[in-house]
Amino acid sequence: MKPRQTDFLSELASPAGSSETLTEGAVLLRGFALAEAQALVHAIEEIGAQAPFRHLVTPGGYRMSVAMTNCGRTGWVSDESGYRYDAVDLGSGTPWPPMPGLFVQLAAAAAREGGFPDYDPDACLINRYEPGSKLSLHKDKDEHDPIAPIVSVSLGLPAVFLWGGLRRADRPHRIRLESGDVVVWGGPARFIYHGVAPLAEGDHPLTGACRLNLTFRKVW
Ligand code: MD3
Ligand code: FE
Repeated sequence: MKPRQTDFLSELASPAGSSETLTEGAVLLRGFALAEAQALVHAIEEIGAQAPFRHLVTPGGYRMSVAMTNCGRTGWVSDESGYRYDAVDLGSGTPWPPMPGLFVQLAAAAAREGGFPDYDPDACLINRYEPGSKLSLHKDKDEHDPIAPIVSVSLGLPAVFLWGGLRRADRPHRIRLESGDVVVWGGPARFIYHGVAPLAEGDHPLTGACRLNLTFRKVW
């Protein structure tokens, strides 16, 4: 099938340092985190040592293929009783590790670039994808602040990110996200359906056979 023009354009490689509006409110900053990528991966390893990555269970009883942990004042969790934010890692019964200064600075700088000058996230969900891991189309709607953007940072193996419209049935666009890419999702883009296609096999110098993704959120 012939791809739509927008799909074709967005799957072309764009240079590091370029900035592209995906849809109203969503800005893709190619390579924005490249200089800090190694330090970010190291910080993620330290967070994972305190709050281990785990495969959460959805309210429907399915084990997620993406492994997750959090840092910050609160963290996103899921179990049979539902999705929510919790200040405590139920695995250890202690608060999530604090957000490293580097994380806060990077997220705030990216948000500023996307038009949100005073971004102060209180949660960072860390996703780890192995080959075959995927994230089904969903909306992030557990955050109480509807104005603040979500800032996402991709590290390691590339992924095909899917983003649709405000209705689940809207046909998703496909875009390849590479290590160091940052996307700021604010305004009308905040509540669009999105997901990640199954991760392809690979070996990345930063992360080996996996992809890491940070999503910064303003929950309260
Ligand atoms: C668009 N993570 O953790 S990041 C998630 O690559 C999540 O791990 C994906 O979706 C990942 O919830 C995608 C990009 C992203 C994150 C949140 C969004 C895009 C978004 C919220 C609203 C709209
Ligand atoms: Fe999401």
